[in-house]
Amino acid sequence: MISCEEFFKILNKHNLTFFTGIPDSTFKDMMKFLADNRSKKLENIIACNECEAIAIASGYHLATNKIGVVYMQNSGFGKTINPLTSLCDPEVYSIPILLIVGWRGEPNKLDAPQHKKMGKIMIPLMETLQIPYEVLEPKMQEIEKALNKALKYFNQRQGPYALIFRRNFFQKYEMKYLLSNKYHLTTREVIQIILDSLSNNEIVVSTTGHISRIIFEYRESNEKNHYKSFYNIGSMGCASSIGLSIALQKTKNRVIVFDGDGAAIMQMGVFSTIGKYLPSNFVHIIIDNEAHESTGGQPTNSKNVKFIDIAKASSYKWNIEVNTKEELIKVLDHIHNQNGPILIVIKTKLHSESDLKRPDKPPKQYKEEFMKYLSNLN
Ligand SMILES: Cc1ncc(C[n+]2csc(CCOP(=O)(O)OP(=O)(O)O)c2C)c(N)n1
Repeated sequence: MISCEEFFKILNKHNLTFFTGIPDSTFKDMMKFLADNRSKKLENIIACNECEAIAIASGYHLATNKIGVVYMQNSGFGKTINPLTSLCDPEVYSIPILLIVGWRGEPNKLDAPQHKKMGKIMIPLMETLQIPYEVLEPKMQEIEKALNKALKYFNQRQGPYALIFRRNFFQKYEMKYLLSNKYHLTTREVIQIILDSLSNNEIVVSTTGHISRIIFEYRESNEKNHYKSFYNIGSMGCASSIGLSIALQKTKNRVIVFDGDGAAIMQMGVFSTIGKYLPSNFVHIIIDNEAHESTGGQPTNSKNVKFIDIAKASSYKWNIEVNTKEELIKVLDHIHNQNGPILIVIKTKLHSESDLKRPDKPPKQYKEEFMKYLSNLN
């Protein structure tokens, strides 16, 4: 494994000090290092999605003639295809960008099912996109060689170049300043209070990462009624759109969407769709810990975002932000008679849990059980 400091030193030597992207657990420790060492020299912009990150690195290049580094999990690589092909490609504006991509779902390695397909097609996809790439070995000499190759490419033919990282590449990095916020509720408490308050016929859709995994654990240790949940294990940011569409079809049942702040920001345009179609049975819950907790607690931009104002301006019927258990219980009581769309933003503390269970049957099986449940509703 490579120390984050050593890795950064090599990038720094080549004037690669501008970072942007969406975190991935592969880079958890590198991200901590970047957060600890932010300075005028080292900039790190956490983007709302990977597509935006490519655009940010492009703007950086246009303004400085320097090369930006964009980090992402390969699940987000799909999101970048449009700006990579229509903005940065050597046949368009020819903008050099160093992509650093975490390889989830590598063939023949154990990983979650949502990563399998992209894990398999990532390299063929790079080839189709004509993006030169290298799978990095965690050896300093190899890294130096790979970077030199990338820089040579940037000189000869400006365009994106990818370095691919496997898991366990970086050594553990202990942060000097612990990431935290001022809130007290935990995601687990919030989920427990809300699921305990439901009657019998709600439909639950939950977002990628820890939130779905905690709901899975809740259902597993209660009635094992997973069929009432759609766990959106991949496609980060899409839970609210899935829930919206179900709500428009199953109008007699409440649809409760558990979203994260990072996921909500990733697809913030959905507020406008929800506000246009106004499903009265739609309850949007954002568990806002101001971080991407599932990938190591890197901050999101939510500290600067008033989700309830966005919901209001998008025509949601009712919205509120809560900070305490008492407030949450009161709100849950109130919404029984309140028409939606409703947004409840619940501020929670950064409290990363490890070893959470994951849905362990094939996703298709959960889908079939969920669809059977929906088909039996009125
Ligand atoms: C397109 C895409 N980019 C990145 C990831 C990696 N990823 C999985 S969960 C997650 C963090 C989600 O943050 P948030 O919605 O705030 O929920 P929290 O983890 O804080 O519960 C990230 C970045 C992903 N799954 N998909």
